[in-house]
Amino acid sequence: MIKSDRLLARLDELARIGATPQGGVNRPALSPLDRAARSWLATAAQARGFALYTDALANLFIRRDGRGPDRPPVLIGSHLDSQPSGGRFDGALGTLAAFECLETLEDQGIATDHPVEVVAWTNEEGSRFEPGTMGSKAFAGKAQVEDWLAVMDGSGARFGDELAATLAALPQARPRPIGVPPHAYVELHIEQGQILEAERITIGVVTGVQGARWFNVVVDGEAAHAGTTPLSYRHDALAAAARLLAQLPPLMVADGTARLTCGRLVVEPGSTNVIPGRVVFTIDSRHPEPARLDAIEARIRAMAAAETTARMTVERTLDLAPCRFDPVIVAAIDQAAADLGLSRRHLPSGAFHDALHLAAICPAGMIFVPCRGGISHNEAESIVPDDAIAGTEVLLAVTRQLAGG
Ligand code: HGY
Ligand code: MN
Ligand code: MN
Repeated sequence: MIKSDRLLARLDELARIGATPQGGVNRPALSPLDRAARSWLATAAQARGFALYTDALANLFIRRDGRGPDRPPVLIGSHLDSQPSGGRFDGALGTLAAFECLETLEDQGIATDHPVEVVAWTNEEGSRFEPGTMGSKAFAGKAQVEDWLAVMDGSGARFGDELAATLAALPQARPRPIGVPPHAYVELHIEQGQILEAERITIGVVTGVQGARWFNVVVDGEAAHAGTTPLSYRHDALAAAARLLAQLPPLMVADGTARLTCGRLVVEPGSTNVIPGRVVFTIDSRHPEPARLDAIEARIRAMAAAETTARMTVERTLDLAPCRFDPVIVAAIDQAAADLGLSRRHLPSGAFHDALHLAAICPAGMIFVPCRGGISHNEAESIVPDDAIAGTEVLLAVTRQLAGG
C-alpha cells in the first residue's frame, strides 16, 4: 500500500511551485519554476538515497537499483512542465505517483530484479518551446537536441540556453547518454476527457494515443487605412484567416472523430484603425487514423492555396503518429485494476503523452484516472483524491510485476 497522505501532500506542495491566483499552475518548460520543481523533487529523492541522472535533453531520472543493476530499468513517470494556465495534476500526478511508488518500494524493502526509475520528461507540453514531447522524442531517438537549440519562446529566449541553465541548476544529477533502452514504461495521467467520470469508472486502461499534427499558418496581406480602403482594394490578413478558420468546425461535423483547434492567433500591426497586414495562427489537428490526418492536412493546405486576397503559408511543426500500447502492458494494467477491485475500461487517449514515444522503443502503457468534467489545460482542473490513490496503487502493482519485485 502506498502512503496516500504523503502523495496528496506532495501534490499540494508541487502545486505551489508556479501556483496561479485561480488555483492552477504556470510552470513553463525549462523556466526558473520548472527548475525549482526539479530541485524540489531531487531533494526529496536524495533524502531517500535514490540516485539522480539527467541526459542531453535534461530529462530527469531518479533511480532505485534492482538485484540486477545491469538490467534495463522499468521507467515510470510523466512531466513537470505545465500549460500557461494549466492544472495541478496534468503531468504532476504521474510524476509524483511514480515517486510515491519508488518510496513505497523503499519503505517496504521490496527488492526488484530490474532497477526502477522515475522520469520527469522535458517539455512535454510544447507551449513555451514548440514542439511538445521534446524530451521523450529525443530519448526515443526520433530527434536530436541540435534540432531545437535555436528554437525561441515568445520573449526570444533560446531553448539551448534554457536547457543549459536547467542542466546547470541540478549539479547533483549525474549526466548519462540519452536513450538508454528501458525494460518497460508505464505512465499514470488524468484522462483529460469526460469518459471515465461519465461512466463512474476509476481506472482507464489506455489502449493507445491518437495522432497529432500542429501547423503554423502565416497570412501575408497588406496593412491599409481602415477608413479609406474599400473592400475591393483590401488584402485583409485577418479576414483571410477567419475564412479558413471558419471551415474547421464544419470539418469536425463531417468527421466526428477529428479535433481541430486554433489556440493562438497574432494580428499585426494590431491597431484599431489599420487593416491587418499580417496574421500568424496555429492549428492543432488530432485523429486516430493517419489517413484522416493526411486528408485534413491536405484540406487545410488547399484552403490556404485557394485564398486570393492574401498569401497563406502553412508549416507543419509537430507530427505525432498514432500509437497502440503493448498488449502485455495493457493486460497487466487491466489485471492489476481487477486484483484491486477497481472499475476499469479500455479507452484510447485523445491527448498526446510521452508514452507515445516510449512505445516506439519498449513495451509501454498508460493508466488514466478521471478528472472532474474532463476539464484540463485549465486552472480549474481537479481530481477526486481517492482516484489518484487508486491509480497510484495500480501503477505500483504493475511496476512490481514488470520489475520482478
Ligand atoms: O496536447 C496534448 O495532447 C498534451 O496534453 N500536451
Ligand atoms: Mn500531460
Ligand atoms: Mn498537457
